[in-house]
Amino acid sequence: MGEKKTNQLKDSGAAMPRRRFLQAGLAGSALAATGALGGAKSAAAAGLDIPDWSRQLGASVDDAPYGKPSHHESSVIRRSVEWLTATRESSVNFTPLYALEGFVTPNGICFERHHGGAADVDPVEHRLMIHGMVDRPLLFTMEDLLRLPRVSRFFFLECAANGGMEWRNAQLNGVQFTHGMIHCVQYTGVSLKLLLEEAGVSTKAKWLMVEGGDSAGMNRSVPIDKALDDCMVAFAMNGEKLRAEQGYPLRLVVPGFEGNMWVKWLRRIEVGDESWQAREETSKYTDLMPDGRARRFTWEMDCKSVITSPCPENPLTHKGPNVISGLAWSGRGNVKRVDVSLDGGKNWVEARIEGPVMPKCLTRFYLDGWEWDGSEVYMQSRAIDDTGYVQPQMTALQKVRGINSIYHNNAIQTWFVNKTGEVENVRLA
Ligand SMILES: Nc1nc2c(c(=O)[nH]1)N[C@H]1C(S)=C(S)[C@@H](COP(=O)(O)O)O[C@H]1N2
Ligand SMILES: [Mo]
Repeated sequence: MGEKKTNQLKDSGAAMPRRRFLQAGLAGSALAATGALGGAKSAAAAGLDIPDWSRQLGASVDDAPYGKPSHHESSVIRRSVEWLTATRESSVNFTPLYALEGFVTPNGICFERHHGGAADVDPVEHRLMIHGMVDRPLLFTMEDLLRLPRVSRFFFLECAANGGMEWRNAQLNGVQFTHGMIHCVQYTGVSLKLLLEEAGVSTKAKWLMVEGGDSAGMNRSVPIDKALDDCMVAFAMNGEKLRAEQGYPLRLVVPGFEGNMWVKWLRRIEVGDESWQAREETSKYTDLMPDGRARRFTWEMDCKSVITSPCPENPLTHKGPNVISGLAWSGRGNVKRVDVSLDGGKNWVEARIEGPVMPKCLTRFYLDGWEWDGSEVYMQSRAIDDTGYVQPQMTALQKVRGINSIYHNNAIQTWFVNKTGEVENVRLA
């Protein structure tokens, strides 16, 4: 790790009295900014002049029947990594986590992962079939589904390969790329349990085989216990119908489980017994261990967190008080606590969680008014969920899992802040 100077934890965060934060912090830097600008232009920049947009009429109500973010935010987009995949259809792009607030991902920037491109499905033609080991095989139209009782729930979806490029070393310099295979929206749909009960599932049922209507089909197995627990067949996200990229008109929601089971453009659910176990044991998503054995059935996403500001995309620009902010999540339940370290994991201070805290949902945390004195910082966050599980350091995780896996990297992320405030993805020994 080499020589490093760190800021004192006792000077930062939760313990700081509010009065000092306001006096030494905000008021001071506001005056400094105005003073530093100087000259005629500074009046407008400081908001003391009347700018053009205050002198003329604005846009008509008919200009944007479906609104977009301000054009000043046009850089906040999903981005892909060109060398990562051979084609653009069977590929992935990443959520711009560095630019997000709260815990909800706006629909237009939810990362996309497809194996055969995003299908364009006609909702009128679309059917959902439930068959196999059931009393009554059923065929639903979208209209049928909309006449059933529905639920709305917030859940994160994380691809098992999120952070997969970071196993061996720090590789991608941006939180969008190290952690952006995740999104969190409010789903509305019908509980899968209700649909399975309508069909009358056999008591011998052990597995579901779920299938999508895209060219990849994406047949995946889901254990019956999970299916009857909290799964949903969703047709809406964040209050509007699913986006085509996210499986319009229907997708499976498998809370807390890895993204590949959340089959999009969902068209078929076949119910099977334990004889399906053998097939499941050869399923594609396994985690190769150092001794050549592979972990399997690793569906539940482990507890994890990351600081989204500062980060490589959000350098520090001011000494004095700064806000540290990030996201934490667990596929096993609620985030119970998040700690932040400013010295590469030697000392920790508890972050403030900005609610709501919901199971299998992203949770926002803050360290307010952290005084940056311009020295180098190795910044980390560590999440703890309500099972008591503590997010591990990468060295500890590698000891157990090695470096051959692509999947399920939930290690603590280290950001190195240099003296000019730039932030870099680094790996501590
Ligand atoms: N039908 C279908 N469903 C699919 C996929 C797919 O290629 N086809 N990709 C899966 C994978 S690997 C992930 S991580 C998630 C990604 O969901 P998103 O595109 O909404 O981010 O969808 C899953 N469901
Ligand atoms: Mo995935």
